[in-house]
Amino acid sequence: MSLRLARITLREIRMPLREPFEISSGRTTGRRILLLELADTDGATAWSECVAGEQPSYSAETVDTAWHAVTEWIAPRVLAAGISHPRTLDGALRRAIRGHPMARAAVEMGAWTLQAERDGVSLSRLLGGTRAEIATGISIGIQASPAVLAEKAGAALAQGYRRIKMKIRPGADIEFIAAARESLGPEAPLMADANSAYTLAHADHLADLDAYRLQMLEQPLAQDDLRRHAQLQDRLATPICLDESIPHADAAEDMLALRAGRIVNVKAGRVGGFTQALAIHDLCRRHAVPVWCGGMLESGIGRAANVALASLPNFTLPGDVSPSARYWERDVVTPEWTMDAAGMVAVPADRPGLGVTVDVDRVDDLTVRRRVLAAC
Ligand code: OSB
Ligand code: MG
Repeated sequence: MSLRLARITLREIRMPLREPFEISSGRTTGRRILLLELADTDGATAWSECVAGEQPSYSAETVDTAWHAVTEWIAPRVLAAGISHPRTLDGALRRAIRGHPMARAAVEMGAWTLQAERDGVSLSRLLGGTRAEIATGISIGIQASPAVLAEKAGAALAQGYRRIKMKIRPGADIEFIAAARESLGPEAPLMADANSAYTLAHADHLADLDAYRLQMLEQPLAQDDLRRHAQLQDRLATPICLDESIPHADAAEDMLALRAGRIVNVKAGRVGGFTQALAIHDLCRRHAVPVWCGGMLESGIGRAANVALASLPNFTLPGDVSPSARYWERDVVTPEWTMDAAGMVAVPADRPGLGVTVDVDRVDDLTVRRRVLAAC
């Protein structure tokens, strides 16, 4: 059954983080989050979240560029035409609008969620998910000292997290990782994420990380540089995982052909939505390359989308889908996302759509701007 949208409502909400989050390119103390609510002509509705950040430090997009792109270019197109199936949206939007993947993804993922609502199935089911629960990893920002990092990582393992990711940058890397490895023991599942902070000139330095037996090293080099990632991978025993360098499924194909990495961090919001995320999942599955679901400090709405995606079969490594309380004093969904003592987050596969209820009063309280775009 095809969809016809009547309305897209944009909101910007502000949510202070419980603790600042620092990566190699910058520090976040609170999130500005663009939320969308899609409504079809029959009155069905669905929420979605844009993963764009406050600053263009992870990629070129920001909350403000996404607001602009959705308002001016993406929503008018989607409101003017019916959607035969959400899987057709990515190609149509990609052809018309260059760049702005996070803005496109917010609308595309909302259309999938609306389809799930209309079909009365969970988003997980609609996407082809098979898992009842997701193994959860934590992403720990750059800390003041190696000792502080080791202590935080230990506390996270004690809480049940099944993998610890540590953010690194030149000047805050080897000593930090060494302290965590030393304190947590040889079997602790550790990895590092550089968010493009290094160059090939650091290859020998990065090869020293091999001694700490990390599960993977995420995105050491520049976003648009698969070739040098391949050269670096050649010199490392540690598998490289790509995040920023995979903006669509063709890039994942290039990664495989060039041997630029051995694992992919899939974020639907980074790749223009679920259609490309599914294509990357399927491609990697055919090549026996594991994937995992990344996070972008989402509210409970974006987290629901991540949990649904992470329920697909080739998401075999723990995802950055930490529970609500890791980020927020209070989330915008009920129930909040929780993790059990074994580090698992349950997939709400028996509830339609996102599987959680958006607390609209809470969203209203946090909203700093709102705009309604209607079909004419
Ligand atoms: O590189 O995965 C990343 C957060 C913001 C921007 C980039 C990244 C991250 C994370 C956070 O690692 C993961 C999470 O949401 O817990
Ligand atoms: Mg990353």
